[in-house]
Amino acid sequence: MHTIYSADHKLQDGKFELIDGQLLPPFECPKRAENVLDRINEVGLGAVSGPGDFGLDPVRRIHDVDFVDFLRTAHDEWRAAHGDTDALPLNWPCRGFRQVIPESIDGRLSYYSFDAGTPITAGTWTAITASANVALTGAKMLKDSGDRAVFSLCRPPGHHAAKNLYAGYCFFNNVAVAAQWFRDNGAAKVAILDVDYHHGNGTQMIMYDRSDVLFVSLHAHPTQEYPFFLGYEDETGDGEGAGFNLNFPMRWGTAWDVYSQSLDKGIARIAEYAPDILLVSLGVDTFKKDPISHFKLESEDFTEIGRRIEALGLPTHFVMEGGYAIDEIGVNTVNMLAGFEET
Ligand code: Q9C
Ligand code: ZN
Repeated sequence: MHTIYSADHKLQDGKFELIDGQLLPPFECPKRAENVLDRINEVGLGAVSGPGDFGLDPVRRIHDVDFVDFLRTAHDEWRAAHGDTDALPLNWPCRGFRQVIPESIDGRLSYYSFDAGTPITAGTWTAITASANVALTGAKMLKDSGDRAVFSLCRPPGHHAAKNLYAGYCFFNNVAVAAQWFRDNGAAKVAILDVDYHHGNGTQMIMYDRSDVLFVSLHAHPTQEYPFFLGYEDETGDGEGAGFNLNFPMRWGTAWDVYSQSLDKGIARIAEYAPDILLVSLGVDTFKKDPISHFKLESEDFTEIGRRIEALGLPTHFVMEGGYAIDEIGVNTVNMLAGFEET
């Protein structure tokens, strides 16, 4: 399997995230992608190449123009106001507040985000445009090569980001940008299977009223886990999109026995939908040793996820999302890809 990778991800290297009542070094760090890349080379998964430059138009097919402009200048404005530290928001326009875009950089950080765990640094813009290009290059390669699958080793991840919101370590929604690119380049129907531990709220929000993109997400239950306010079973889509959103929330402590039943149901729905392309939001934070998560998957379970995805027989674009057990992130990620390739 071919991998797309850009070293520009290293430019997203925040100093702190707010977590468990402390400012800690971000769990979402450069070593994650480095360890996945090392494992790919160690097992000889396939060729690794860099991204092309697709410009911002494919990103703007998903994200609002003002949001993209905000991200481009956010750190420069922050630095002018506060000096050379990471930009983090401190409050949000929740119940009862006006949804009016403020002028000041602090106000706009608050308007365009929903957590304080996602630092904007001097290198964020370069890293997130590279990550989107990694996703787009993988999409184009899958289409042009006729290969069964391609892996976009995206970092920063994307599935929490909505059309005008960043958070959860995510800025541009790489998998949504890639899905839209497939739609704009000949695919009539696209499915997204999100196996990251966290609900893919951004992808759901973006695709919620559409029937041309089926979204299926397996994740920790919103009553217990971030992002808390989306990801319930009764979120099934709106308008045109009614019936094209499928959530499988699962309790903390979930292991393979329960997880695999949800996976099989999600896969069955994708088979019924019969998309032209399948995209996989590939998170491995369901792993038992993940430091911020509460599922109990074993490394071998990721191999089996890959096998079951392969059985759909679809052209498949794997797009990297989360996974914070740094020492095992390479094995777990590549297990899924190798499971797909086994047969
Ligand atoms: N106590 C992704 O996996 N913080 N994002 C959670 C848990 C945010 C994860 C705090 C986690 C975001 C792409
Ligand atoms: Zn996650």
